[in-house]
Amino acid sequence: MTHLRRFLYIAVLGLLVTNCNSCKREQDTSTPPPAQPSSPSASAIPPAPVPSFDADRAFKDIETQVDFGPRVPNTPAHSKEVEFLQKELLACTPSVVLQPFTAQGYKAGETLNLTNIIASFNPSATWRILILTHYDSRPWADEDPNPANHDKPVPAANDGGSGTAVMLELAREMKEHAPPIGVDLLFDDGEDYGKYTVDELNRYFLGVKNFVASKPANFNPRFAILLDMVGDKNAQFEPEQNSVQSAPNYVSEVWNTATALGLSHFKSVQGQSISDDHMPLIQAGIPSVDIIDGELVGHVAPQPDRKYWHTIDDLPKHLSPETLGEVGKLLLTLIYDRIPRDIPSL
Ligand code: 1BN
Ligand code: ZN
Repeated sequence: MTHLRRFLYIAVLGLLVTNCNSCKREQDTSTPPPAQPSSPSASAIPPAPVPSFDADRAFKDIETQVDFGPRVPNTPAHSKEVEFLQKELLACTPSVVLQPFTAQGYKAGETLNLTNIIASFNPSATWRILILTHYDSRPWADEDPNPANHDKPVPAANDGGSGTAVMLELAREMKEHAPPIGVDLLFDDGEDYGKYTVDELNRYFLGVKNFVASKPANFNPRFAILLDMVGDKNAQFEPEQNSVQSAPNYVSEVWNTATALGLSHFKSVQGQSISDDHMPLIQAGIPSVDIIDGELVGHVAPQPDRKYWHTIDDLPKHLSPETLGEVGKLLLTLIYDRIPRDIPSL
């Protein structure tokens, strides 16, 4: 379909659709309902071609990052990661911006040198979404069952590596197939630096806090999707409750699309409430959806091999290309097909 015909379809759909999830009242904060079949008017639009996601290549990117060593701020592995991301992203788009900033460390006089990396696609589009993940590794494996490991860094295959790998793969697909909406990819730093027992959440989410504080007034994505710990073999993605409060209609759009695609790791049941990188965005007025394997946090997953959050065992052996593939397919479907189809204000 030509761009113009597609645009006309969307414009007509905007007049016709009366029962669209994305049009529900903003104050609806309940857990999203189970997926409904598409409305007749939505299904009248032929599906747009969606690029396929190379999950094996994404898995290799996790191994590459883990091989650098833990990407802890102020370490050589962290610098290697920044170089790697910059190189991979510049191969996909000329619009790559590095945002260096500093923050105070926990040691006296310690300054953290941190860098956010932003890669933009379809930069002239005014209708934009922000997709983000953190790439830094936690400096302390303070949830490890062995206290002798509490001062060791986390390898962060899942908690940092997985979202980064999925987003790199999105960038590669968007290089080959220009997206119909604007997409900004934010690889943020310093998400996992905080010590909850020392100063609660004050020193988590450093990169997103800096991104929000320095954001130009005219950069206003319609909504954001955060990827955090998206690679576990037995991942379970349930609507996170801060996301449901902030963006009920977008949460519905994401989980309804996952159900329509038959993605087995996505469950339309009430998830936990988790503070994460989306909180500063929500506070800045950007509705945000956190796709997170919430059962990993606090080791509440029933399976013994899913209790590695913030331990030295956060390694690729727990992850699978299959899960990465589901997350990647979902995001590509949202970008190329469902957002243009279901959200008529495009
Ligand atoms: C998610 C993964 N988070 C850290 N690693 C955010 C978080 C911070 C979750 C504090 C729980 C407590
Ligand atoms: Zn973490």
